[in-house]
Amino acid sequence: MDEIKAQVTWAMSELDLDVLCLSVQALVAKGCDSTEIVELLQQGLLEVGNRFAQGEYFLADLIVSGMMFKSALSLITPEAPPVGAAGAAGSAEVAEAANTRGRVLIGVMAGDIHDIGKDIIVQVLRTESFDVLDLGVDVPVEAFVQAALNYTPDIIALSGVMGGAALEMKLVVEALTEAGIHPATPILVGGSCVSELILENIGDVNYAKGPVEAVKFCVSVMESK
Ligand code: B12
Repeated sequence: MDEIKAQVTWAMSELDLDVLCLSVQALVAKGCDSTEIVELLQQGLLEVGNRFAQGEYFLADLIVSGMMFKSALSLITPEAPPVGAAGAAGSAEVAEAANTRGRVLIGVMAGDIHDIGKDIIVQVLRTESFDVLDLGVDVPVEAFVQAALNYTPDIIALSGVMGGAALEMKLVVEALTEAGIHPATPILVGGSCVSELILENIGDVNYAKGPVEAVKFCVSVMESK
């Protein structure tokens, strides 16, 4: 199995879609944990990012790597029902009828279109029976406030990858505070734009490294209600 695992990371970094799909399918067939497969894919993407930074790969390669990651992900996780779309209408009844554990509003910061990490968080939260309203990428500050007023989430989750995303997070936190939504509604931040140092400057927020920690946080918020 170790050889196939290495092949997943290799295929991702070499942008070889055929080998990637075959090796991911082989790992799934062998019962490999999906979290581990995602980590292998992420290691491959890290290498793609390094090669891009060194000028060895170009923007087109980044685009291909993103598409490949999503293809690979679809092989390991079943398509989640768009529960959040119901919440978008502001219908608390629909969320209750669906017997959800809680409502999470999520989006990627303005100026940032990286959504692979955010999509993983969304998928895992939905699998764990949370109702998630996904605002997508490049979300303006005001859109978070409006959506929070309409959807009345239990948790607001912010995702960012680009360097500037951390500043946008700070602006969203300030706007949500001014609108009286935060701190009553806790904010969870994540994504590679967040470091320990930066976290302090974003404001009164919680941080989770990945999907497992994100679920733990959301569960603890609901349990404390
Ligand atoms: C794929 C990719 C793209 C794709 C994105 C496709 C897509 N649909 O997302 C495309 C081609 C669009 C792209 C574009 C660009 N990219 Co790009 N991209 C990448 C790459 C290779 C992978 C990113 C990724 O998806 N990682 C995998 C995911 C799973 O990891 P993740 O996002 O960190 O998410 C995990 C955790 O952080 C966490 N998480 C994420 N969100 C949240 C939210 C919450 C609430 C929580 C709790 C946790 C959490 O959970 C996730 C799962 O574990 C990175 C390289 C790298 N090292 O990251 C560069 C990288 C991010 N890109 C970079 C750059 C420079 C660009 C461009 C500016 C290139 C250009 N010249 O145009 C544009 C920017 C466009 C924009 N305005 O956003 C730089 C960013 C530098 C910086 N820090 O500012 C990087 C680091 C590459 C590099 N080394 O130079 N990119």
